[in-house]
Amino acid sequence: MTQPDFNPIQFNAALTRQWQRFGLRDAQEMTTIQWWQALSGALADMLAAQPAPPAPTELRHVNYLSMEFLIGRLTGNNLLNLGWYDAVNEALAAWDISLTEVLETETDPALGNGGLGRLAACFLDSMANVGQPATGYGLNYQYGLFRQRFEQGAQIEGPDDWQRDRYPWFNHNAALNVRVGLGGKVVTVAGQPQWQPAFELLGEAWDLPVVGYQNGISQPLRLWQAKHAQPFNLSRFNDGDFLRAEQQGIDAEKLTKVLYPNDNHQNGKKLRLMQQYFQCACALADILRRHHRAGRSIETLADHEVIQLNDTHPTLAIPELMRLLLDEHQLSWDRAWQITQHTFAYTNHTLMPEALECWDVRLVRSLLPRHMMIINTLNAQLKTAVTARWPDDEAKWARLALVHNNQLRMANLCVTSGFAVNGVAALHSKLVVQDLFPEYHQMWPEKFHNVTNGITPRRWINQCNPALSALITRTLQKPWLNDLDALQGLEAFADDAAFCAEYRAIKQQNKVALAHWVKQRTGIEIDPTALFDVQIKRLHEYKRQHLSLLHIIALWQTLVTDPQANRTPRVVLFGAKAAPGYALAKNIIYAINKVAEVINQDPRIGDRLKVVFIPDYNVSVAERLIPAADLSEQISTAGKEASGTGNMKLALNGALTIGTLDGANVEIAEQVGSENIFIFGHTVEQVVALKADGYAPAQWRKKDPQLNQVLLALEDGTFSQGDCHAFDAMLQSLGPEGGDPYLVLADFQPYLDAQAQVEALWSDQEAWTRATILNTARCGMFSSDRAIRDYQQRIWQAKR
Ligand code: 26W
Repeated sequence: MTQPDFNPIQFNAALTRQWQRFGLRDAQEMTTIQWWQALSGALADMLAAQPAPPAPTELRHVNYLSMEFLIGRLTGNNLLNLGWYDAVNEALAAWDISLTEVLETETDPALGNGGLGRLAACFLDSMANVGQPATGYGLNYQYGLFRQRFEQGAQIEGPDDWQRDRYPWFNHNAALNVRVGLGGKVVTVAGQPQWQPAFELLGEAWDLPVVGYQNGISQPLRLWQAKHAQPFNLSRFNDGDFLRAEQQGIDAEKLTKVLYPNDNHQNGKKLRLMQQYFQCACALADILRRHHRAGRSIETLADHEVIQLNDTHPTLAIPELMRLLLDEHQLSWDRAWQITQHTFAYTNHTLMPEALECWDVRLVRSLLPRHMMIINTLNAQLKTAVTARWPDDEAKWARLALVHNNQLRMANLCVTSGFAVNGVAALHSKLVVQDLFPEYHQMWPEKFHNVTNGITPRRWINQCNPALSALITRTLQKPWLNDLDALQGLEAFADDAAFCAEYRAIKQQNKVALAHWVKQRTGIEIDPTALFDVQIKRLHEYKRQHLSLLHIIALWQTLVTDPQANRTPRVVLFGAKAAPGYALAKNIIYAINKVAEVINQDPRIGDRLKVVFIPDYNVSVAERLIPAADLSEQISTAGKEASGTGNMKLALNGALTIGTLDGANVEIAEQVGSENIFIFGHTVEQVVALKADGYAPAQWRKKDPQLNQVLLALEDGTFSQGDCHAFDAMLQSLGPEGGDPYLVLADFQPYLDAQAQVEALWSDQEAWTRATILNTARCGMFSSDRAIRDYQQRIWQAKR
């Protein structure tokens, strides 16, 4: 199947309808934002009118349940995937309108926090691309991830009102409305338990199209929005009590008002649990409706549908399916359980203990009494199996129980109830088995898999780096965006002087463009010939942005004491948001900003070192930074980063990685070769050994005068106008009190050594360019198309 050609007559007609709707007389009267609205609306209409290709029926339909989809801007991406970009560019040029300018006005839909949400977006793109029938199910938040700005260096959060009510890509179909219950009690009707909810909410389906790459496929990302089931209470309305009557509607709408801004930290809020259930109930109702509409019996559900749980956030879909099968379809317990176990698969995205979801049983019971009953029965059933296997081993049961100390453990429920569990990189999947679920692995070894993450090359090279994409197309002379392994063909050109010169020139242009934008956005001038050292990801202790900060201070101290020092000019660029309640992460941001102020204004340093923290990092900012990066910072403590996906984007675009043996860095190193990556630091085994030995950061400081000097500068007010307590939170965590849980001090010297190797290679620009080309050439396996095919083979379509 191929994508129908762009039809200019249809396009003009669709566009005309748009500006007429704005009440204008002519396209020329539109503002740039209206152009974006009209263009997107016209394209959405054309897409909706396109006939759907027949779905391959032999494939199970994938229902990808995720609380987050960090999709980024859609209009430019959809134009490229439709293959209509150039035609529309020309059509707009005829009106004297710049398509790039129009596309820049789109507000990012930021319906996710970071890695997990962005992965979901890449997976939807790849499923549409490889012809895997799929529906993404999530929530239509009115406010996405908060906006970030800095005031005197400190992070300030603002609401992200992305104007979902005016987002032209949405398609709302009221026929898909779902009713969702909450609270109430369980009664017995004819010997059968029945849930009588206290409240009912309405779930509205708001669909975004996920467009396959020039293959005519478009599948929905279905985002649910909460509404009150009755717009207002009519009896109260008749009593004249209008305001209170309306209050009801407002409460229901609170449910999908805002995305929780926590990444890797659960806080147990009731509203969050309600969001989770609301999403699961809407998705399940929709999946069963589709199944019935296809004329299929409920008995065959698992033959046609898979439900992939994106981490544990949608776990409640499990007891919800059990409830529907038992109470609505009157299946036996055993049959319902069998179907459920063949339907669900679970992906784990983090080993961080504070991120593992546990919910207070009383809270769950108060909102979902019938679900809690089902979970208790499952727990009893599991206990029988566990005690049969390990008789008289209370410790085993204490680890394996679904409910323990009045806490419901979502991960345990997922592992027990699904047919597959996977980690997101080879090392991570090994640790999932070894550290998180060793006993479950003993019980059901066949459930456990690895599927290494991937990224969509459509957005992460074709869209964000058009010049490099064009060079690759010209060089390979064959399609490669659907077959990223074809990039291997570039290896033959790594020693071709003309190709190397072009490749380098493109990186240089991208850096110049970034420098202009940085100046506009921050007022800071950066030298585009310097090494661009980039760390972009959520702010978290384990990701160790502060390790990079210590290196920056060390560099600055060297430059100050030895003005002749022949160091590589460097611009360190950060992009990161800290969860609003995460004080230590916010203190690290503050520290980076304060250090940057001093260094950037130090006349002794000039252009040899600059530090820029780009405010409000998001997908669109990533699209600017990644093509311009020389060095990719992937410096988490070994064993802590499940995979990382920014590491893949940067390597694909020709940045060299400086990184630990963590997450997918391990596989990147295998692919690109140890000469083309800078690996440093303690390994997982060494981290474990160091901690077992009673790791004492103070000793590391004592034996390393350079480290001591760096820390002193943070302590003595050098960067904080004499305030010796400005960075207490960060410094305490690195000192005896905090114990330096992420081994920043232990990895400091190895990191500096690796940075010295970076400078050495940089000084030989030809060797550097060659290494970057080999990175691009050898990153084919990190396409999310490969990841989706792995899911198909190992999990979704595996023979049962
Ligand atoms: C309950 C609060 C909460 C919210 C989000 C806990 C955990 C999360 C996510 C699972 C955290 C996350 O985004 N993990 C990231 O997932 C990426 C995609 O697999 C990986 O590449 C990252 O390494 C991992 O940190």
